[in-house]
Amino acid sequence: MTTRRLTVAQALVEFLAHQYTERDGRRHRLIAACWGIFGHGNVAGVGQALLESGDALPYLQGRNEQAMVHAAVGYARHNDRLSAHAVTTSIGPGATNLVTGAALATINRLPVLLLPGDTFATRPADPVLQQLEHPGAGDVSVNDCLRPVSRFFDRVVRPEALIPAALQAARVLADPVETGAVTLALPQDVQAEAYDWPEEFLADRVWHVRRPAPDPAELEAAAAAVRAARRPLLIAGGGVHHSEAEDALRALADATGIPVASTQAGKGSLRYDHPCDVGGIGHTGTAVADALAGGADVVIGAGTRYSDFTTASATLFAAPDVRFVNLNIAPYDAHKMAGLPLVADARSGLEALTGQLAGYRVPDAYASAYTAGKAQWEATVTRAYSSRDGRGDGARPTQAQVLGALDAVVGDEDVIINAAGSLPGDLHKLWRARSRRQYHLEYGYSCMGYEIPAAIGVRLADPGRPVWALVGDGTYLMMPTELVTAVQEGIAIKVIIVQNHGYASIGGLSESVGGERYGTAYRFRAPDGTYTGDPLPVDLAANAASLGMTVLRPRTTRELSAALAEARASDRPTCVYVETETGDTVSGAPPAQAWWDVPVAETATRPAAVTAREEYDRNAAARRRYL
Ligand SMILES: Cc1ncc(C[n+]2csc(CCOP(=O)(O)OP(=O)(O)O)c2C)c(N)n1
Ligand SMILES: [Mg+2]
Repeated sequence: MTTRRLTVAQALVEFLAHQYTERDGRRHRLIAACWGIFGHGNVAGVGQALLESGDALPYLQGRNEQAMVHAAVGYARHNDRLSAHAVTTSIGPGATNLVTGAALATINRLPVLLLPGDTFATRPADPVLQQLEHPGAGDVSVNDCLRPVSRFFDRVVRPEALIPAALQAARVLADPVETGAVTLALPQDVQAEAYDWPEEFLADRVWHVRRPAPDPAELEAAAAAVRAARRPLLIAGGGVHHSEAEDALRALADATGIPVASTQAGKGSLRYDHPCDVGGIGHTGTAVADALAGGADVVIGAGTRYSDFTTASATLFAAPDVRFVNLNIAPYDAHKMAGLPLVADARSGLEALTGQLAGYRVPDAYASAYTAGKAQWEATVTRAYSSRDGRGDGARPTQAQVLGALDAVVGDEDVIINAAGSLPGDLHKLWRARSRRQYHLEYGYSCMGYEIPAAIGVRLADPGRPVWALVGDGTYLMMPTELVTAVQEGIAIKVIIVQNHGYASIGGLSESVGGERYGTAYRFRAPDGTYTGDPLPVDLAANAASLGMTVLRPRTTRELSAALAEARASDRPTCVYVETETGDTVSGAPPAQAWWDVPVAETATRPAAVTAREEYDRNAAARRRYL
């Protein structure tokens, strides 16, 4: 057996440089690059190994560990999970900064390889800097925080243990059922230890990403249920995108006339102007999709996790005998809602289902009804977008008008990224998704701060595309750090900062649950001790400029349109900073069409909460268990 003598970190880097995924005959690097911030826990191990590897595993410098994971996740999502990034950190705070990013990756089923440094395996000087000393458990380190948010976790406490650990890590990253955050904790002494590695461990290895076909009996049962349906509705989730199943979905819709609604992760599976596309579903859904869901007799969930936003907290599907057919590659999800499981890859499953449904079409009256509902909603979108609707081009835009101005400037190839605040709901209701990769919403974890680093990840995956990060002011303040990375790397992301002086989304939510907008506005403390003073004199545009961004400051809807066009044409990272009209009546987006369960105080003295609880009890009475 030939061997090579390398350190553990050098062997890991070499191993990663030789891993590939393959699907539909196309090959991709499983790990295309490694983000990193160095400290004493990785500088001499993984850091030295990356340096020594030359460009075998390219290195990317970030500012914040959590943000580096977001960038990696944006990259993986845009690559349909076939290529991912690694993230190396020091021990201690650098490692625990990964936790939020790891949770986001795992919840959204998106691959990222985390390589936190860990405290010495040999423990020569207990404790080392930043070591957790757990009085009752000597083998616990802060990296154990990553266990529940990782789909695979291992700690490489001996050099040779890297072999099974690395192989399992690669397997899980490439597995469409299991993928998510994968963590290999690397004690700092072990990283630098040498070992004689078998050449086979370091050779090219291809991970075939399978497309399992449905079980014939499950397929027959699913098709029989759909054939019997008079009012079927298909929900497209993120799995449709991950599997590149959009063409198969369109073929099914064309053949059957079944209307297609979409979750945040699945939006864009059908183009917005396809006759069967009825837009977003659930709490942030369209009126037409939610009405269809309310009456559907069979719901086909394709690649969806059925989150509470999708099901309107188990109130949306109201027909007494509604049944679910769940096409999902993960049995865990296929069995939700007591549905008929159709365990398969989304593309193979949709193709097989279309075959089995040959000759089936929805009743004409049903098709006419949803076609009319779709046209009505389209008019709602146009109204929300229009700057002539009561407010001229010379006025400050509403948030919906910001989306309208963006809609007018983007092409099919543009990507828009968002995750948290009031924008996800507005986008889910209003955005006209024109291509499969355009609508990039992270709503599994809805993590403020995902947007800017994810935009960098998408640009790294696809350098030619215009990529827009949409961020609220609260979100901007949470994590503007990676603007510096975009500037450093010359990555021409476009960032729209929507200034409304605080947490407008949570403010509205707070008001609806009797919370009276407590703690949700960014204002000075008033003499009575509450945050009801003037808005803060914070200049986020100047802040972005200070980090090296080109910044445009449109003040009216007309100026905004010009600024967006200028940003789109620019080859520099550019921020468009826009102050929007605030307050419920001028937000411009249609209200929620369905409920979302946010529990309200059962006892309270303040009248707002008492009223909100009465309303809550009425809504909660509509909750169902689908059994
Ligand atoms: C990291 C993180 N912390 C807290 C929240 C809860 N949260 C959801 S939206 C929101 C406010 C977002 O404010 P901003 O970005 O200004 O958007 P706006 O609501 O004003 O549209 C908060 C605090 C979250 N989603 N993510
Ligand atoms: Mg805000």
